[in-house]
Amino acid sequence: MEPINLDKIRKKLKKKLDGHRYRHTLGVMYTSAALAMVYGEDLQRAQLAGLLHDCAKCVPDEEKLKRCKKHKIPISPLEKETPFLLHAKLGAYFAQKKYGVKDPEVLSAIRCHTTGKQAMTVLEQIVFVADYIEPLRDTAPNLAEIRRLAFQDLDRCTYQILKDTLTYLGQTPGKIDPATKKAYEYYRERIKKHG
Ligand code: DGI
Ligand code: FE
Ligand code: FE
Repeated sequence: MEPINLDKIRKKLKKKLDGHRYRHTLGVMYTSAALAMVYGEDLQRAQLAGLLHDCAKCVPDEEKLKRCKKHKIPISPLEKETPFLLHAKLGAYFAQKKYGVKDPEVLSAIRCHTTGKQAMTVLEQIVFVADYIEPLRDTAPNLAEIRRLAFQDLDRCTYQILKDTLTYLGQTPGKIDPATKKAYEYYRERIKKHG
């Protein structure tokens, strides 16, 4: 595999993000690396996915919709109503087209980082979890427990994050992406089976 120039990508990305998002992004990149050490994943790929996961986040919502239409990225009714969700799919598109990422698993980790999905690969799970626990995050409940769990049991941690996300979203009904719901059910069953 070609070496990944994380430094070059980071410099280019910095211009596209506000300061808060950039600092969060670095947190996700390093946390992804730490989780990759625990779970035996490639550190470069984990950092690359963490670095680019929110690369489309600072595109204004109207523009997100426009860009998705232009690039033929399908928009669900929920995404039309809640365009911030599109930053994940549009981010995967940008990662490929603007940052030259070819690795399909890195692209899919970016694509599913907001909702999660059923049967994620370890790399996808790492980015999903790192996004939630990176050091600058401070509003979610149970963060101390979820952070500890992240380094001990990735499936249980993924489940807890999905559960807490659904509880949080439960206060605004009709806004849940089917992917989030399916991911939750999948990890609930998976931890039941594997204890
Ligand atoms: O982009 P970030 O803020 O770093 O993190 P993210 O991409 O994981 O987005 C977090 C938000 O996404 C959080 O407020 C919960 C929300 N979210 C996750 N799943 C769904 C969702 N929002 C809606 N409306 N529907 C979902 O299924
Ligand atoms: Fe995000
Ligand atoms: Fe993020």
